[in-house]
Amino acid sequence: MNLASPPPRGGRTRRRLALVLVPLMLATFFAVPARADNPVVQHVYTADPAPMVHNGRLYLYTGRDEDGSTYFTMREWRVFSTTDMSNWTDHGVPMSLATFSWADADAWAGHVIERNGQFYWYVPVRQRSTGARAIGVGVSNSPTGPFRDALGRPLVGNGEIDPHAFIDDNGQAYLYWGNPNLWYVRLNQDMISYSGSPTQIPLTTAGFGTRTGNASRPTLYEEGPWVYKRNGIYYNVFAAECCSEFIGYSTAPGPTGPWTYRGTVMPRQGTSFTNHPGIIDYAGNSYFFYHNGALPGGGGYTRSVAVERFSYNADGSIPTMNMTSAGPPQIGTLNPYVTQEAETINWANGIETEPSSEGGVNVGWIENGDWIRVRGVAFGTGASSFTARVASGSSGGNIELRLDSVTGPLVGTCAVTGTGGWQNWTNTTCNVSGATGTRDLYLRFTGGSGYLFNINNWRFTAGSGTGGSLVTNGNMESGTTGWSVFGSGTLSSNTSVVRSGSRSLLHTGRTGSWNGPSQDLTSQLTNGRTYTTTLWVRSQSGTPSVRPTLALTANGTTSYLQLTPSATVNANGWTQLTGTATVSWSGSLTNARFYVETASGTDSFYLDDVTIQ
Ligand code: FUB
Repeated sequence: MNLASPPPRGGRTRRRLALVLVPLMLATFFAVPARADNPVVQHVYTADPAPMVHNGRLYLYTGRDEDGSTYFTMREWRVFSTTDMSNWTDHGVPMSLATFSWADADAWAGHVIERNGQFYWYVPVRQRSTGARAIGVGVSNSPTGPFRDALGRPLVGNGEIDPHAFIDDNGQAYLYWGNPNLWYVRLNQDMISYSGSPTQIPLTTAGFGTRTGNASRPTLYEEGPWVYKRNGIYYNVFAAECCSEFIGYSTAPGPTGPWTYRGTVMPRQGTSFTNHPGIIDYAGNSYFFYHNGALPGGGGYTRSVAVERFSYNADGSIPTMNMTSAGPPQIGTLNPYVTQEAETINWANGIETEPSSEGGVNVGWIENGDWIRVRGVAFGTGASSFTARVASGSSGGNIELRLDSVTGPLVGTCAVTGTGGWQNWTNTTCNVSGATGTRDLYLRFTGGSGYLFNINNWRFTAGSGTGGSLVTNGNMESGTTGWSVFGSGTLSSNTSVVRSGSRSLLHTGRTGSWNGPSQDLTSQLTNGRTYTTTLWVRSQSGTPSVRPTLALTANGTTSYLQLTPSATVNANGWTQLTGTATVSWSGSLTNARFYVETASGTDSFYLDDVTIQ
């Protein structure tokens, strides 16, 4: 964007204006694209994506454009997260202008990086005392904050914007930023101070492409540098040639250059005249985040973050991508039998979120006809009931549970009555019938006029009490209940490395590759039946190849059935194994033991969310 002559600043639109308008607009817009997952957040405008992966979760840090904005009127930053690239959890506002007492405006494009268990959020803001833009740094011991001002003053300030941090393999960290120039400085180990002076990266046409007709900006580089290293190549992906911007990139043999311009990642598209890149690998795929004006009321100052999945070309080059409304495919499924935050959303129509008195955020500002879609919910053989944590300062309403579409099959209706306050929480439970398989779940809200109720979280109960699965305590939320060691070692319930909910199962002290967590399924199997098995595994260290196995003993003979293809797992994140297998035996079945083993070695590993259906 052109920093020299900003358009006039707009006033803040009252928050509730959007609440009235947005549902109407979204209802029209989203009658059409049933498969749309982009933009990734619909209940607020988001901009300037900065993805980060931590503990197997992808966190997405964004700015927030105010409703009805006529300038980059931005006062807070937001964070969302996902484990499946389809359903995104809103973690609220972990940092805002108020975090920085020395700043008074322009909560613009930032970047978060983790070092030694601390999360550093570098952001450009306007410094109150000078009126010039400077880079501040927030710090937190959690990826979702809250973040505090690490310094009480700018880290660096030269009137330029869009910081991005990068830690090289040798541990040296760099901060890049700039518009109209491109700067870097070497950060110290503490990530909140630096050595040497800010240095300009020469903006040569060989390095950053040629811009014509603008003598003061001879190259394509505009703003938003996103620097990372992959297979020995350093990449700088950036917003190019305002306005409208496209996304271009350069590569270099080192973190400070020399850079070579490589071309276009995303052409100029859509109704936002800025764009902003964020690139990351997650769960074996590469993702490109950007922003556009695709939501109703969207445009250059009311932007929304979107994402595409891509593969690097064999030579390491980045393919050119277009904006889509479909977005990336979902990875895995969502488990309805563990508590899910109501603000875990694939698509929202009409709702907003707000801080909850029970911690985190809740869904609120719900009116008649609003709805939330949750993508790919694995009901298995069936749910019997649904419980939601609700509060209502009015007379409440109903939560309709529908499958496949907002007018799809109704599998349950939960009544919500007034609780005497919007943060007076209680549970409501209703029967569910017909929720089977893996389906998109719609929570559709009905009632009278005005705001109806708030929801903090929800969960289903399975018909069989086991999540529709043969496995007892497959989500590990009941500790080690139901599980025993096959072979040797120790099982423990772990609360620090979890795939969902608050616990996983950890197997340590294995002495044989076949040792693993196990369950006796003898009385539960049907001869000749095909079962679908799903599980999530993560090593404590090492990269073992993991497989779930069924040992069937019938007529004195034991046979071994592999339930899913093997998968190599690692310590950096969770890997899902899923597959189908037909179980059969001759004669009388005397023992059926399900266990998770490795192809070789004795690495310790975590297990979570195991289902056999
Ligand atoms: O969001 C405000 C500014 O717009 C960012 O700092 C730039 O990268 C552009 O996206």
